[in-house]
Amino acid sequence: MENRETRGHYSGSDEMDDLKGQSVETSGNKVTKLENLMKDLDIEQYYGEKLTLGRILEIDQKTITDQPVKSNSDLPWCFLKKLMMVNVTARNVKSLCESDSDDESQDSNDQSGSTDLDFDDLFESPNTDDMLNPLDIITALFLCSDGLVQQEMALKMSMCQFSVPLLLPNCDTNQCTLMLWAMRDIVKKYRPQSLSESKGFIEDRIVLSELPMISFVRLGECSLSKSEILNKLLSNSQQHHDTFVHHNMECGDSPRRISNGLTEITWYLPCGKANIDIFSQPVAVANLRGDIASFETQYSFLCQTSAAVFVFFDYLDFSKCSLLSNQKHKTKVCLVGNYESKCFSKDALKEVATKLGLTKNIIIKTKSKNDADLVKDLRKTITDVVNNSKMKMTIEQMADIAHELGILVDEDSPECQTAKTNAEAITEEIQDIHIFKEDQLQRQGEIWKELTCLEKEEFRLKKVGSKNIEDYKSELQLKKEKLRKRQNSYDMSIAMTCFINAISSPGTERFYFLKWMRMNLDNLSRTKMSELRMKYKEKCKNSENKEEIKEIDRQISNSSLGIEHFFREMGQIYEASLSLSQTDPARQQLQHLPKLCAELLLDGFPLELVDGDASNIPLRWVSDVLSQLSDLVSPNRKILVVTVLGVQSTGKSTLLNTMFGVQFAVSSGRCTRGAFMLLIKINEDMKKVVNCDFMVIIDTEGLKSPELAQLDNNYEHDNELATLVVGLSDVTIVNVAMENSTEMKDILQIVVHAFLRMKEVGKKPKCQFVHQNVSDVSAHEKNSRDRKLLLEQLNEMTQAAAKMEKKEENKSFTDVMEYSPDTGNWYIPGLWNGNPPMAPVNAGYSEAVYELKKNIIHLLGNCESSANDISEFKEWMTSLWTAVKHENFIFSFRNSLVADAYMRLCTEFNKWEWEFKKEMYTWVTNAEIRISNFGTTADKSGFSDIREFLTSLESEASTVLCTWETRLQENVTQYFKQTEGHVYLVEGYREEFSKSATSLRCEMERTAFNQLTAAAEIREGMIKLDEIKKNDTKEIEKAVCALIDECRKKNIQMGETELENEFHKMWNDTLKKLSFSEQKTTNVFTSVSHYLRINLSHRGSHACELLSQKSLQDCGKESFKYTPEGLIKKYKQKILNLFREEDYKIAAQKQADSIIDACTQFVREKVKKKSNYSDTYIQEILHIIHEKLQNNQDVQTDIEFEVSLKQHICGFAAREFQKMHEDFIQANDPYRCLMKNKEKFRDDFIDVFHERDQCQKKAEEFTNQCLKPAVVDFISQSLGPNIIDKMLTCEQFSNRMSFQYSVLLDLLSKDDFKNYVSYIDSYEKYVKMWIHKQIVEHFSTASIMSEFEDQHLQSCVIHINGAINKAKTGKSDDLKTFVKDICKELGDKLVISQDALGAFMILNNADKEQFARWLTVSVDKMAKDLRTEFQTLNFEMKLKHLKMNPQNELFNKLVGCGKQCPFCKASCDAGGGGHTEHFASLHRPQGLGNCRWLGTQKLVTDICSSLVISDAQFQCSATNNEWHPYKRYKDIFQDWKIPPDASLEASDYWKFIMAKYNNDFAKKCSAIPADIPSAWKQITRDQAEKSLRMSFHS
Ligand SMILES: Nc1nc2c(ncn2[C@@H]2O[C@H](COP(=O)(O)OP(=O)(O)OP(=O)(O)O)[C@@H](O)[C@H]2O)c(=O)[nH]1
Ligand SMILES: [Mg+2]
Ligand SMILES: [Zn+2]
Ligand SMILES: [Zn+2]
Repeated sequence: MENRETRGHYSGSDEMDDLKGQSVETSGNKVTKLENLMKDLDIEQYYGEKLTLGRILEIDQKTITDQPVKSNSDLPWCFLKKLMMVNVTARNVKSLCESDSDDESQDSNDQSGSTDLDFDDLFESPNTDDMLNPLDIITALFLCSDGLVQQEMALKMSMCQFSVPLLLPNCDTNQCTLMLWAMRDIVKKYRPQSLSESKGFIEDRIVLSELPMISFVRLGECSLSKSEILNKLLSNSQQHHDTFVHHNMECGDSPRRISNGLTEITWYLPCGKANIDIFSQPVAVANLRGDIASFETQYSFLCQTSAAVFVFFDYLDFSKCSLLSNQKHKTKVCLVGNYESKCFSKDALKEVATKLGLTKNIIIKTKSKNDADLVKDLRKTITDVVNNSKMKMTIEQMADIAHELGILVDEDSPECQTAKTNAEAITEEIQDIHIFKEDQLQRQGEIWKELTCLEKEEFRLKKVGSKNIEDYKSELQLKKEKLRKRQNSYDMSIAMTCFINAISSPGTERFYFLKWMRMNLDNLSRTKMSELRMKYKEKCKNSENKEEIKEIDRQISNSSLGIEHFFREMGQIYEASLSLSQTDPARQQLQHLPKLCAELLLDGFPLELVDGDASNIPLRWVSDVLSQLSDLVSPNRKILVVTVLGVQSTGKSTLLNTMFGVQFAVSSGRCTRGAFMLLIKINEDMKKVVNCDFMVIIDTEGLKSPELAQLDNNYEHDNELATLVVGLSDVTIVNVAMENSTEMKDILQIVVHAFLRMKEVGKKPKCQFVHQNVSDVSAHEKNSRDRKLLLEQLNEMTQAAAKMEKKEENKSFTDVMEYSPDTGNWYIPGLWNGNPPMAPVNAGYSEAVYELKKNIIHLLGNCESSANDISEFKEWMTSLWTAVKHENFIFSFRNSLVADAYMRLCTEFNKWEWEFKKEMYTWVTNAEIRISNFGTTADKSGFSDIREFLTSLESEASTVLCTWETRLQENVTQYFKQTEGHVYLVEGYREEFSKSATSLRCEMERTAFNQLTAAAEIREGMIKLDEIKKNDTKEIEKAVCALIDECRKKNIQMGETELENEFHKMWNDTLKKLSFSEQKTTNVFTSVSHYLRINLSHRGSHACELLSQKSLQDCGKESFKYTPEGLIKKYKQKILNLFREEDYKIAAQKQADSIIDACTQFVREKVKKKSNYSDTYIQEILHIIHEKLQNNQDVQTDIEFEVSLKQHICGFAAREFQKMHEDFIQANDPYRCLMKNKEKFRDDFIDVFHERDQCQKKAEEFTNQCLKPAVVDFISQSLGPNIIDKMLTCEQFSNRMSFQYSVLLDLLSKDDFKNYVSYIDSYEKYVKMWIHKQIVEHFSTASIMSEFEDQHLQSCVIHINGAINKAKTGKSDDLKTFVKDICKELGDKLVISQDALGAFMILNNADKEQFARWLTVSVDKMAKDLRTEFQTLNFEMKLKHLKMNPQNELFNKLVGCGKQCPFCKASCDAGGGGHTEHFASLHRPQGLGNCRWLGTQKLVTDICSSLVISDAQFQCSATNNEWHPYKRYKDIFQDWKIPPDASLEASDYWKFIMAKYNNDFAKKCSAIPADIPSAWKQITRDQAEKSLRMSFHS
């Protein structure tokens, strides 16, 4: 009830003090009023540990949800969220829980059908106890915040034109604090009448402005709303604004619980226009909440600081009067009373007024005087006071008065004071900014600019002239070193020493310091800069004043001094120190700087990425800071990047500041230089939504219009900046200010270029267009036509850009980036609502920015590509910037993230490919076994015709191959679906790898079919032989049986010799009866000739002629030596640099050798099998030759070369195959086979005759003759894949790049010239040997090999025993059937020799059961024997006999496509079989490939990766010996990609080698040693190794 009355008392609650007792009693504990409120707001934890900026700015769930406030604990956050976005509705933070429940009850009413109006509701007021007064919330938040937050809050409040706390009360301690520090950052700009003519203005830090202050206080009860009247007083007629919270505002009537005694301040600032300005001079207005009777200290303070104090009252009497008269300092007091108030007493007033001597200054509201009239009176009085009073004071000066009165001052804290002293120590020394910078910050400025030029020149080689490129580069390097030396020669300046010391201080002190620095520096340069900026802006409107603009721009650059300059200096100090030796104390002292900066970054301070003055990134410094940052946060923290681009001074920084509550430098005129990055934390609860841990915001310098850009080549600068920024971002905001849309068009061109480039390097950022200063609500609708137009323009620009960058496949804007005209455009109304300086920020602006913010966070959450972690961001930035420094970005971009992703893909693909190959190998081997067993007892095929069987196997093979191809394709698809590992970066390679899968399948199919056909052909021949042998054996067996019968019949005791004699006789007789026709051998040469002729038939008559000139029999006897007579004749007149006669011969010979090598290897493998010849062999060889020739078309060869090479190989192969064939026929000759077994037959005969038990003997025989060889074969088949499997787990074999890296690293560590020669001259041979060594090394130590052997042996034994057991259950007792059953069971794993089996079967009378038992024993023994046998053999021997040769297999996998750089012969490092663009990671000086200068015969030091950016030219047969610029090498070698060096150190490896072995190389090829550039000589082994690591991204 008491409340109701209070509310009834008009505007009383606003002025009520102490509604409740001092404290509330809860459960025995005394809880103070303050604690109680904080508990309600749920912020009591921050009363001790203050709220920090980091906490407030971090992005959490609340950031993007618009849920209405549910409870009081939401209120502070809701207020802060809105305030940080400078939303003028921030103070309207009514807790909505009640209205919610109202709605609900309403709903339920509706449902129940009741339409009765609940009349009582209209009079029931919500329980105001639960509602909190905004002033309480503000007071509580100020009490709970640290200095920086307080400052930020005050700043944002003042932007909203809210009053800010001047004296902050603490109702618990009854202390109050002067909020000097909190207000320090407020800077206001205004134009007093005196300047309105000159259009000048005053820009000043408000706490330093000497202004008259008018205070408003209340004495006792008052029915006039002081605050409301003040609001009216300060608002002009067009626009009302609530500067102060008053009772008629949302929740303004809730009782104040802690904010009495709060004194607020605001400023009225004129704009120089008489009709608008309320006061022509600036005035500060203070407002004390509460009764001065209760807050005497505050009142005294106001009296001593104000030009006038207005006292509002209802009833004045004597007792109160003393309060007014007691003041020491006689400030002017005005009385404001309300005659309409019940308790107003004219008499009492009169008495008091007389007593106080007040006659004029009494203003009384009467019935005829409404609020407006009252305000008029007040304004008049104030104007008088302001015009006449000498009482002017800065807030800073008020601190002294505060001290006298025992009021605390927030700046008194020791941290703040120390920081202040430290900052002043630096800034007080500054007289002239330009001179200060030259004296104290020497390392930036000219030196750094010069360094930048050198760095860029190193990548552009514009001024190389006729100099040797490597010499020139070396020169540049020395110049750079010199400049670094100069930087190092300076002592650390006093200012920098102080600066670094100060920022090394702990905790909040350094924040205060940085803030002090920032403010002090701002103060220093403000006047000058404001002027310059104004001038700049004026001049920019008219681009004819080019020279003037340029001059102003230079002056701006010279006279600007911010903290960024100190950090910039720190960066230079650090970078320069890196050129000192590692142990130099000067260097070591500076090691901690990056960490310092990283900490600041983590605390939300911006880091300068691009130095806009020098147009460069101090790469080492920035990346070391980022590395440190990466170390500071827990590992794998992901970041997403939001950037802004747009025309200068279009409110980009303002937009970011509004959006994220940050503090990028904002000002009119040219302000942001370069680019700054800033880190914002993502709260746990949002990490799932946004998929990252930090958001990086990058603010950039505005792009200039082309006219302006022409001035100082800044076109380049803008382009570089835009490319970098777009390249770094996940979302790019393109800021378009409506008024200068033509300017925008030019700038968009730059942006489109940047996007296009990014697409080419695999990044597709999202883009949002923000149109500023569009206030119409229907903007989006109305502008749909404009958007279409914009898209059309963008499309045109894309096409134009695509043409320039030679990437014409990009046709529309959406090809290069993610953009939708419907969702990618935002319209934002103007920033100010009304006329600055008195205009608050437009609520529409804040709201629109908020919508954009939500959308951007949403977009980030939808990023398909995985976010970078910090070190990846660093990598990406480094490579972007390096590429930017080149002239041709796309072609220079080399990024280790892309390379990494590519390597991972290669590694994966290699794995899949190997799986496929292994599977096919197993399958083909098994099919071969089945074919070998065709027509034998072990045959399970079910076919009677081997050709039919072959066909069925072929279709089976096709099915298997298809399944695997599909699987491979699926793997590729699946791989690209994942979001981790940046696979989107290698999206461009997807097609290639998919093609590789198909071509792999084709290749596998071809070889599989060939192998099957060969096996079938051979088997076909064997079937006839087997038949003959079987018959022969049968005849002998018959004869032996007959002999036994005969001997038995004789019935006499026969001795061993007699039996033997009988056997002999019988043997000879039988053999005579058998007819042994001589097995005919075929002439392999004829067959090979035939195929060779067919192969060459389409190569024209000259080929045939050449072919018939030489008989194949005579070919391939001696090693191949090619003498290129024809070709030399052709090119005689034109001596070439690259392909001189000698070089050509060497190249051709090398190619021939390589082909011969591959074919020899093939022949050897076939011969090793000791089988018959098949025509598929020669077909395969011709195929190999064809492929290899095809693959190496850079070596110009003629038909003579081809014919003679083919003849050579075919001749050699035919000879080998002929011998193999003859050996085979010999080995399989039936007569010989029979003779071989004669003794065995004889022994068996004797055994049978004596009826000896044969079981054990036969079992042993079966095991040793039949099973054992088959098992050994099986094992040797299986070991190859095992070894490869094992080797592939080694890092160096995982992909081609790692392999190359390991080989080169090994070379370096061996440090043997001979090795280098063989690496360069006979690469394949060297590499093969190297692989072999690796295998041997890997298997020499461990017992891995015997493990594998054991494993396979074990599986065989199990298989055999299984077959025995199964056969035992067979019906027949017949031993022969028993053995057949066993063989059949083993038929698809083991190939049992038919000869051995035939011999075993003869005269076999063993008992099945017994035999089986003995057989198991024998098999056991065999296993043991084999194990020992394996152990005695050394690994290399085994390796030789494997069916699948691991070393060749690995070689084929890792040698890549075999292409070599057309200039330096470094081999291609691309992975996958189907790649279309070749690249080498590391190019080498051409002299290493025997290239020399024609005149001097000196070896050439040029490296192709440098040449491609120079103006040098080359000529070769491919250019028809015309000179052609290296820059356009792609015209000639389309399928090569030779990116320029990423740095001067990129090729250190080969430079080091060449410098070291210069003389050796020269001697080797009888040339004169090269002139080694001097920088090469300084390269150390470690540096060489480092460059290797960098080149291969290991
Ligand atoms: N009238 C008006 N002024 C604006 C608006 N947005 C920003 N400003 C003012 O324009 C000035 C320049 O704003 P900045 O945010 O520094 O602009 P910027 O694009 O970052 O400028 P540079 O970094 O120099 O390219 C500031 O004084 C802002 O207050 C707007 O929408 N309307
Ligand atoms: Mg800016
Ligand atoms: Zn090369
Ligand atoms: Zn290649």
